[in-house]
Amino acid sequence: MAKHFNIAICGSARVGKSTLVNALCGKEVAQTSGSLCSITDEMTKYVLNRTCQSVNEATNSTEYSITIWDTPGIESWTKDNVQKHFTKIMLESTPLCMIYCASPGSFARLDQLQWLVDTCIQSNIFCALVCTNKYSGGSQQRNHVLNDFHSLLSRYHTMTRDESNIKYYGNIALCTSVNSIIYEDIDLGVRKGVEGINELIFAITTSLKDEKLAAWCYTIAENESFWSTMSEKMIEIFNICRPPVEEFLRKEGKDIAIFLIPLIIKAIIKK
Ligand SMILES: Nc1nc2c(ncn2[C@@H]2O[C@H](COP(=O)(O)OP(=O)(O)O)[C@@H](O)[C@H]2O)c(=O)[nH]1
Ligand SMILES: [Mg+2]
Repeated sequence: MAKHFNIAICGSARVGKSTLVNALCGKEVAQTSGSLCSITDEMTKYVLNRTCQSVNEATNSTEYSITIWDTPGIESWTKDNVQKHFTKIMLESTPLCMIYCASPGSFARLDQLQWLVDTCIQSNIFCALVCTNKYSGGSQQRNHVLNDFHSLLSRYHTMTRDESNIKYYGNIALCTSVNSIIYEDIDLGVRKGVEGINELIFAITTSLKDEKLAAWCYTIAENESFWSTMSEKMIEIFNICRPPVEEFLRKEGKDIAIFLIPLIIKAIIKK
């Protein structure tokens, strides 16, 4: 039987929600707006279906179905139906986490964000507040967004760690800034590579537990950049024995996620 999980992505239109979803998943799951006007009132969902092979019994496989909910722009949240729909996702299913996106200088409704974070924290849903498209504004605008995130999250938990540009608030929330795709401003001669995505994925991994963690690993299973860059750290935090992994890498070259995820799940179960 398939196990169902949800992830909610929230924020205003055109802040980079779809671009972030694609960067996290390591493939095009969400349509980005490009130059088109994409303001929509509808909830969009992307469903990822994964089959996992159990480590011991090759016959016994569990299916994971992960639904990523791309919610309409925060401006329309006052509408009763949207709020109702949103609460339904938050309370009636098992969201792994809520990822809130705001780009530098973007429209920020802190009252709405607070309502959202309140709902999540009461329901034990991990919150990742992300300043998306970080180079699209100046550093002042970016810091403004990050300061808002920090003061909001500090109300729920003191900041417990500040590492790799990620602030952690216990195991309940984090905030950070990312650049999900290459940023280029030809006039100013500025070019910035992708930043903060692998770190964000890793931070969420270390903050989740049990089944939610397993489902998160499946969400990012096809992100080759993450697994090739961060597999060392994953092996370390899950205490996975290194030699079989090295042997697999030597023989197979890639698809490390397919090999590593069952080992991670085994490690989660053992804990
Ligand atoms: N360079 C760069 N562009 C981005 C980033 N995030 C979003 N964009 C661009 O901003 C526009 C809106 O992004 P999109 O993901 O569709 O926003 P959404 O409406 O919140 O889903 C698109 O043209 C993206 O290419 C980023 O991190 N870096
Ligand atoms: Mg979108």
